[in-house]
Amino acid sequence: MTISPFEGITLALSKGRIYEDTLPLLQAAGIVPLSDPESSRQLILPTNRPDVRLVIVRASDVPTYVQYGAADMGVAGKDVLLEHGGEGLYQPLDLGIARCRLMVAVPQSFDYSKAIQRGARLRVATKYASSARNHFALKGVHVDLIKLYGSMELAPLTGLADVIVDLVSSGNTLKANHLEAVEEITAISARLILNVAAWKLSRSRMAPIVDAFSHGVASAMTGRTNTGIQG
Ligand code: PRT
Ligand code: MG
Repeated sequence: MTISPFEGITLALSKGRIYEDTLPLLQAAGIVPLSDPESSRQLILPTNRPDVRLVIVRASDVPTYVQYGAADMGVAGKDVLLEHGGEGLYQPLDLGIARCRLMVAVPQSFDYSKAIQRGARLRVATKYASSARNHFALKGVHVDLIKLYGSMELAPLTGLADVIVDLVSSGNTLKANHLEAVEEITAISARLILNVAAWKLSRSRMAPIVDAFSHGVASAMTGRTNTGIQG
């Protein structure tokens, strides 16, 4: 099989909330996907513009595709970018979408501040090892990190860990598992990311898309403000 070169701009996105929240921004840039990643199994989605295509990858793989130039640009959560490290990427724009918070959470019966005061060594289960390590190092708390790939909430319930570091939006998942958030590590939202080399070589073709995203973000923010004033 030969790989046909694509001369246009390739944008990497993950399915689910990032895709849904990015669609209006794409539309603002005059880009409309020709199929829906939720219903089609296609991983390369053509758009109404022959010079723009989307590739659908796992959320945590988006920075990797962009770093190596397999995609020229992409949309990735700050959580994912903190773990990736950001090498080879420009991050020109906070899109303000897919918002949540990276938090430390514990069983409702666990006295976190007491454990910290005593200088206890904590077992921390998380998908966000790098962010968790930095957070506890800054606090001077000794931790054993246990790397997981999902369902972090289960770890304290089964004795795998004392605490978890996970993303929280409504808080319903924590509540359903008798956990509570005790500390915010950082606020999270999705960022537009660009391959550094592609930006240098194809800036004239990429800049209109970046600008349209930027205007889309600005008008979404105005919309929010207006709603606030009217409400
Ligand atoms: O699902 P997959 O393993 O493929 O990857 P992923 O979970 O990284 O992808 P996806 O699509 O679920 O999330 C993509 C991005 O959305 C993340 O990288 C975040 O930047 C952002 N985001 C925003 C969230 C959430 N909100 C969120 N609530 N990502 C995950 N969650 C999960 C959280 O991990 C927890 O399990 O939702 C649960 C908590 O939600 P609440 O509402 O119950 O608090
Ligand atoms: Mg998920």
